[in-house]
Amino acid sequence: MRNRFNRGVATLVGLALAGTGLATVNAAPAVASSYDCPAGYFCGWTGESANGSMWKTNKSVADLGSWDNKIRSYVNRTTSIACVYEDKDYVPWGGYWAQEPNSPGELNGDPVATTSSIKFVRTERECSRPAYPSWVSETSPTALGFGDMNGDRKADVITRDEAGRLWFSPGDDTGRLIGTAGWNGMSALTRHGDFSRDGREDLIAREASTGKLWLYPGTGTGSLGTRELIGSGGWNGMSQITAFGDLTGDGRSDLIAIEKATGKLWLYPGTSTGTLGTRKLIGTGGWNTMNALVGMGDVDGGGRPDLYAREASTGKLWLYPGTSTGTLGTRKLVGTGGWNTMADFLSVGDFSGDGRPDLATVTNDRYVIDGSAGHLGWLVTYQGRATGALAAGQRADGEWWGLNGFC
Ligand SMILES: [Ca+2]
Ligand SMILES: [Ca+2]
Ligand SMILES: [Ca+2]
Ligand SMILES: [Ca+2]
Repeated sequence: MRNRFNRGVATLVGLALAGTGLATVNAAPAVASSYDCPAGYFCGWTGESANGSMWKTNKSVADLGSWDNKIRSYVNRTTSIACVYEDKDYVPWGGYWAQEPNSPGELNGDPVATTSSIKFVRTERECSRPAYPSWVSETSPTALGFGDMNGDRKADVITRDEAGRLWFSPGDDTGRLIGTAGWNGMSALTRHGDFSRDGREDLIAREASTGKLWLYPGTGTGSLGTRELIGSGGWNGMSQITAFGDLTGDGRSDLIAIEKATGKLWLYPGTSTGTLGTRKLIGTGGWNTMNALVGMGDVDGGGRPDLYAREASTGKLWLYPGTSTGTLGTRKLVGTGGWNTMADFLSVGDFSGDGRPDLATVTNDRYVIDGSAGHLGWLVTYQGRATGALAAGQRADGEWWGLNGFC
């Protein structure tokens, strides 16, 4: 039940009537063509081949009025996704089609006989729901020092959408735009605690085109301030860049990452200036066998933050406890298998309200429900236990699809 709606069956005819002899078959007086639709508009026709009367709009229309249920073919020449609904007022449950922008001459033919409203959006999921996911968290009895951008002891989620925007979700099922564009140029997003030394949680991102590492200081409200360069290059040689919390014990959050070429795990300590200090080896090799690192916070009560790592070949989830010497101790198995069905891990602290860090995951298309795979976009939550283990997963929400990453 990922999508409760039925998507209409629109067919992309493509280049219909364009420069072919067909254009003359339905000769005068009213031969039309999808080329008649001006750039920047969505156009519909009473005929099935961009013929008959043409209607056009460059704004969302909740009620097509005299054109209700009249459109038999259409083209989207805007730069937005057009949600073409079978019901008025953008009601998605009766069915809709999310139409990407068309090239000149393309045409979407029948059956589209019941079109009643049209809305322009940036991402497909906005045809049926908000751009951001539904996130609800309980107030934690203690401030864990991470997972909380606005300091209200409720775990927050930051979401990147398919249009490259960033959304802040404070845990009350709302969302707020905090990044207007360009975030799809980042190939890593991570946050865990305070790097800039103002007590507010920050976000760290790797720029794909340059291999630079940027710090976006949290303002304490969920928004982000002016970015600062904390890694001048070379970060494309690293994988699983993960803000981790204070492993070194100096009160400053640290960063860890795997060196792709060697499989070594490195710790980059936070410093008093908000930059990263000289790196320290904390894993001598073999870490390329891990395809997810999760900075969980102190889940075993030992006083230092701990690491979860997913083993690619087995789908197992391992706990590596932080030690008082700033290293990782002997690992323990916390998940016996099946964790490769997760696309994303969110370590945002305690969202269940018992003071212990929890784990949220978002499934990929290998996730199985009732014996069948293909259930991507489920939020599955795992409550942390005192030993660093996890309670059984709970399917919390099935509508985390059509997004482009979380931290
Ligand atoms: Ca919060
Ligand atoms: Ca900060
Ligand atoms: Ca530290
Ligand atoms: Ca610990």
